[in-house]
Amino acid sequence: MPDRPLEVTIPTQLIDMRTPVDKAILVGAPERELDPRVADEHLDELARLTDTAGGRVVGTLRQRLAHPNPRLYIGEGKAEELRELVQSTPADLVIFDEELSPAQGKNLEDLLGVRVLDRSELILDIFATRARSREARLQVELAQLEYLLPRLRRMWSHLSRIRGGIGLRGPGETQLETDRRLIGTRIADLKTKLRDVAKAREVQRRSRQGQFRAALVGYTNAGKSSLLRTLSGADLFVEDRLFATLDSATRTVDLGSGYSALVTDTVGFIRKLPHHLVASFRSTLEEAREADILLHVIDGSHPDWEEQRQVVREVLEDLGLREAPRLMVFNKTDRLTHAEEEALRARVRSLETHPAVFVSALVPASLDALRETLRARMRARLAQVVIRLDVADGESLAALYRQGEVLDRAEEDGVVVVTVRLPRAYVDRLVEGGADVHEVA
Ligand SMILES: Nc1nc2c(ncn2[C@@H]2O[C@H](COP(=O)(O)OP(=O)(O)OP(=O)(O)O)[C@@H](O)[C@H]2O)c(=O)[nH]1
Ligand SMILES: [Mg+2]
Repeated sequence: MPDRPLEVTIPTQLIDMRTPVDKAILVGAPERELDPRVADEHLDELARLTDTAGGRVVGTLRQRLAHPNPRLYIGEGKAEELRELVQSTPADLVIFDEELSPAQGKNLEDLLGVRVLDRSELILDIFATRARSREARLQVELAQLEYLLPRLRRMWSHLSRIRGGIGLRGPGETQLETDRRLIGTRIADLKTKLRDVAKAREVQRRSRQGQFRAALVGYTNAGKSSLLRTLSGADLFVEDRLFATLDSATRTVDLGSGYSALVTDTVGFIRKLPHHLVASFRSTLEEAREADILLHVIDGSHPDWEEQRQVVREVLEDLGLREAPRLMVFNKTDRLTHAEEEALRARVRSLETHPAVFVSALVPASLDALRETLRARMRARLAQVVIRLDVADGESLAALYRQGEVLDRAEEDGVVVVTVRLPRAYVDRLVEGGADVHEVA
């Protein structure tokens, strides 16, 4: 019986795509011309990702490219330089900041003699180790398999390398075919499971109808979980690492003056998030889609906050959330001097996009402005109306109790007169349906 690790592991659990991430050389080869400071930031971020994955950086290499080389991504001369760097350092891994095609990955590994990862693979790896809930694990596994499918041949050569390689030839075409079929079946199976989870989530969401909901979205490490922790007093996982949160969590937040809202924490975004991951996290991000307002959390103390903000805007756009009502929440202001905060505020004013608040998750009082803004949104979203219904129309009356807060109810001459606070969108629908509705102050 030939050794068939893929067949054993795939149907049951997440595949451990990691070889021990150990000593890594990072390669940044951006296609567009980047400000050297920004290029440094990008490699710093890759170093943080490497650290999160448990690796150590032993060298970096950079090249500015007009066009990636189809064979090796970087130029031939640069690739030779990289080979020398690998040999002169204890590196056992090379990580590219750019996405490599399956062929480029394979050619680079053949040339360098060590494992080559790209940013997507590194992020998938981090997600695989950090996913906790059943849904997150299913989503990550799906993303892994979709990533793996076109790269099977290369994965097999990793395996033969790990096993020493001698006497172990690459997989035959039949083997590859079998693996492809198995993976295809598993992908279909995962999609069905995820649809079921999404249905359960939908039921839960419907039960919350009528409640005001906000979703925290933003770049990884911006402080989303910290904010929800301070706002709600709930115990949430916070860490100074990228992708601390992979599961969305919803908590009730007391906004004061008798108002409360459901606030959801979501997975963070990052530059060049692998599109398989975005797609597989779509249902988790459904929470954001259903929210009455998106709280876009931005680390105002980060030198690259503008780029991070842009990345988040683009991901939201991909998710079809461009038009969603949004409030920008500039966090970590405790790290800024007075002058820096003024400069930040001035810059934000000049952007003239969404309204903004400036807060620190570490300073509870600074969150008052955020609470106040949310209360105002809630008030604006609700309308107090008087509705006259036929006494026999029990169905419409029941709907009012479900959708809103009934403040008063009286009966006169076969008509029920109900004073009720309702979401404006619902009032609009009643008016369109020809109901007898009047707004009262
Ligand atoms: N100084 C300061 N640090 C903060 C603030 N908010 C969050 N942090 C720190 O920033 C780091 C990231 O915070 P998280 O709340 O985990 O960030 P997140 O946005 O949930 O990150 P992911 O879950 O990875 O997307 C942690 O070390 C926090 O302690 C703040 O207002 N001021
Ligand atoms: Mg978090």
